[in-house]
Amino acid sequence: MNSIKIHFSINPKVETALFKNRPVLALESTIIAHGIPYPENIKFARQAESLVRKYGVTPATIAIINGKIHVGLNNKQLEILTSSNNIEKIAVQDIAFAITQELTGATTVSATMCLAHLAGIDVFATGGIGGVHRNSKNTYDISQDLIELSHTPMVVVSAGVKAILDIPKTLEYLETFSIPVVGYQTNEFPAFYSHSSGISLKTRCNTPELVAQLFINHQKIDLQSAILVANPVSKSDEIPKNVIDKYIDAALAECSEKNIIGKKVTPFLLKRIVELTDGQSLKTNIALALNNVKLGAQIVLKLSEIEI
Ligand code: PSU
Ligand code: MN
Repeated sequence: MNSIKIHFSINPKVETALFKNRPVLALESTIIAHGIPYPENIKFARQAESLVRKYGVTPATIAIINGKIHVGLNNKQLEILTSSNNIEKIAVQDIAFAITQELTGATTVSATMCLAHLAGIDVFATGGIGGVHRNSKNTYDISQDLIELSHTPMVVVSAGVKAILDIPKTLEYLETFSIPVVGYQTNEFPAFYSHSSGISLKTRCNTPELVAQLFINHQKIDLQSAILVANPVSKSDEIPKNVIDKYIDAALAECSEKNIIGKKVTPFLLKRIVELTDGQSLKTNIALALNNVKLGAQIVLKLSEIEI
């Protein structure tokens, strides 16, 4: 059988870095195609990539373009993904179909993890992973991101889980599926837009080096899950929980009134919250994602130093 690699197009800079065992950080594309509007998304994508380069790390934004898996995008490809309005949202479930039908789409956390791992990348930074939705008791809506985290060994940096979700249930799920969750310089799980959720964490790491060491030990005992690094947004960029909660509730109510389900739920809620907060949540989303990208770069850098 042909290897999946025939469907891969690895950017030359990423390929050289991987070949020479230099640090590479994976970045996802759904956040830019469906989570942040144009033109803030292209600005964010470029800022994220140059922040990674500042640390001497090669960024690898992942997406599927005309049925080909791209690991590392050029400017034109970033422009297409951020400015077109017919970009698919591709989770793991959709990858094979996207290849077969030669579709162009942005990869979610689950698909990005799966493809980054296939390409040999160990660390990935996003905004906030998907998780258990608040009315999951009725809808069964639980993100594929959690399943991928349970069986793909890499470090994923996220500002907790998106606050539109049921945070305690998501944490229970992460525990059930043996996914280590470490607070980065915090004892509390972050709540995406807010610095903390009020839920305590059992494990904490204070330095990128410690996270790198943790991942090395995780791999030494052949554990197959990812390690989720919960990195809170800074207090100066956060929207306090008591302020954002009422907008989240309003957006959730509209979502169920309009009968929005499946893949459309998360983009709808994020967009509505941007409108309801008059753009404030967008600023916070960008700040927390850049904060994660920075930590991701620091972790992969340490990892490459230790592994030498
Ligand atoms: N983080 C953000 N904005 C986003 C996402 C994450 O700051 O738009 C995306 C990720 O790609 C994540 C997806 O995988 O939302 C979750 O979608 P769903 O709930 O449909 O699984
Ligand atoms: Mn879902």
